[in-house]
Amino acid sequence: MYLVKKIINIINLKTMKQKNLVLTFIFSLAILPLFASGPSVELLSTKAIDSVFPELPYAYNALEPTIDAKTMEIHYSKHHKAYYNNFLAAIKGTPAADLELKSLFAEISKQPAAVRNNGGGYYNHMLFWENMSPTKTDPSAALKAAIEKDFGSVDKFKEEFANAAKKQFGSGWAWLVLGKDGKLFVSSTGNQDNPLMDVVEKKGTPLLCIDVWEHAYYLKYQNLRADYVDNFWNVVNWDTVSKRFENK
Ligand code: MN3
Repeated sequence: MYLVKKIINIINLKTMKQKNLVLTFIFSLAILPLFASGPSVELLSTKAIDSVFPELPYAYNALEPTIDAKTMEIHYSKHHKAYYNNFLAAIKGTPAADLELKSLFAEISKQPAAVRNNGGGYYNHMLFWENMSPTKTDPSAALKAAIEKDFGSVDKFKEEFANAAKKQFGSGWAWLVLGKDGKLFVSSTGNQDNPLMDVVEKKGTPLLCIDVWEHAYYLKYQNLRADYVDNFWNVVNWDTVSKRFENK
């Protein structure tokens, strides 16, 4: 703050209004990376009962041909919305309502199945929408270096991630995760569990995820989950994934 005041004095802003404008501008720059990584990061420190249903960051048809518009529409407006509504209903009037989402996931083993399944379903889909984009992007230099260090190469990482997604038995998710030791790893989880939950074996900060529930791909790909997973790379939003990595 001292430095900011010094700068304001140097550029000689007379009125309070001008000073506030400059302060607002500097503050906006400082929090920009948080918003750029989407509401999912911010919502982790929000009280569970104050969770909001986020807007889809693009149109239903934006990810075609990889993901068709009808699948997106049903997935977002029916499945995701149902998880959200059921999550709020499950925590309403319980101590879980007042926990921050991150703390709730960290002790999800103490919660009933309805909170675990719907809380995970609510949060995981938000991460999923955000880590896809119609615009082609690449991992940042820092993320690329970390992937090369921990997996050997970006291609080897993609292979490991895709295998986890293809081999997850039944419904679930595959993840790229940043562990507490600062190393990246790939994992998969069943149902709506995620790496923030105390019930999963390999815990950490989720950076990238793919939904491999049949509702995520069946209209277009039917039984061919592998084709859906292979095409997923066309729509990965590496900007978001890189920001998640760099903000942690
Ligand atoms: Mn889903």
